[in-house]
Amino acid sequence: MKRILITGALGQIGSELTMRLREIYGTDNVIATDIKKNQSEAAISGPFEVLDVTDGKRMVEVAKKYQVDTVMHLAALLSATAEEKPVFAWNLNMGGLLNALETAREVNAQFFTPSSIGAFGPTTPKDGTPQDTIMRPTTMYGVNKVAGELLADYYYQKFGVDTRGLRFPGLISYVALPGGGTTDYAVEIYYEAVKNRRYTSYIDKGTYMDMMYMPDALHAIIDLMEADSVKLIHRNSFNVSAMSVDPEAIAASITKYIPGFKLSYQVDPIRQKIAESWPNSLDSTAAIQEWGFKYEYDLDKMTQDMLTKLTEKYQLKISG
Ligand code: AKB
Repeated sequence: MKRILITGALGQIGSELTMRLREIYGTDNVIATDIKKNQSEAAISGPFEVLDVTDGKRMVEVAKKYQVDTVMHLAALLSATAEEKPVFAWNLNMGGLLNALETAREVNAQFFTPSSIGAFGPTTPKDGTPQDTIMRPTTMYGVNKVAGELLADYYYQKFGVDTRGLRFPGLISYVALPGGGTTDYAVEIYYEAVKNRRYTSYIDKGTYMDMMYMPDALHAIIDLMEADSVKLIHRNSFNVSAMSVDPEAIAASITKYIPGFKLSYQVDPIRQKIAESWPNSLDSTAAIQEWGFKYEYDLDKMTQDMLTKLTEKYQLKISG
């Protein structure tokens, strides 16, 4: 990776990945793109282009203009929004991915795109979900993710594009909020803990899903992209997880630092159904063996850091 084009660079992963890549590879070598510009650090700290990922011609033009050797395609609709707008989700998620793969093929670039725990379905083994297993998702998002993994493999086999991907769990961060996901509760709970000392969860108690703190997710992306290609058997996409939690487990962790924190429930049947169709916990052995995946943050370490960073963020806002 020397010159990197990122789509969806102002989203939850992109906002932080863009800044981390700029630190490592140089500001001018990381070209952030998104459907709209805003005033965030990722948008204003280096090269930025407005790019709608459904416009494949423009994507190739931007890639050629900056002579990129890597395409990181992050722009996508998440699970809950995709369930509300399935046709739009298909067009954006699959159309955007196809354009990004074609761009990588055209400019001979290495390629990364995230898959998700959403690629699994209710017939997948729920605990210690293996790398290679039954994948029959029942959501539009999941259908997109499985098709996307297969498409990325196809581009590797057919055209030799160096495609790589991770099946991300819910990602937790204090920088940019996710939007329209099923695991978003695990981010909101920290914001509400800091602001109001209480949270009403739309996911029910006892519903376990995998999660990971954003710094570990960024490491995983960069480590996978820098891994020796010959060692990769799976490519698209590797199971990765740092913890398996339900709302009660996160609340118990928060209570260690905010003793009066209160958790209540108002379950959203749509997101609950999606969550129940996903695994409880992934097995990350293939990622560990093939490219040395590791994580630093367990639940308590993440909670401590989230609460510290969010408190700073809101104190700064109040005093500023
Ligand atoms: C979502 O909830 O849709 C995402 C995911 C797990 O892919 N955070």
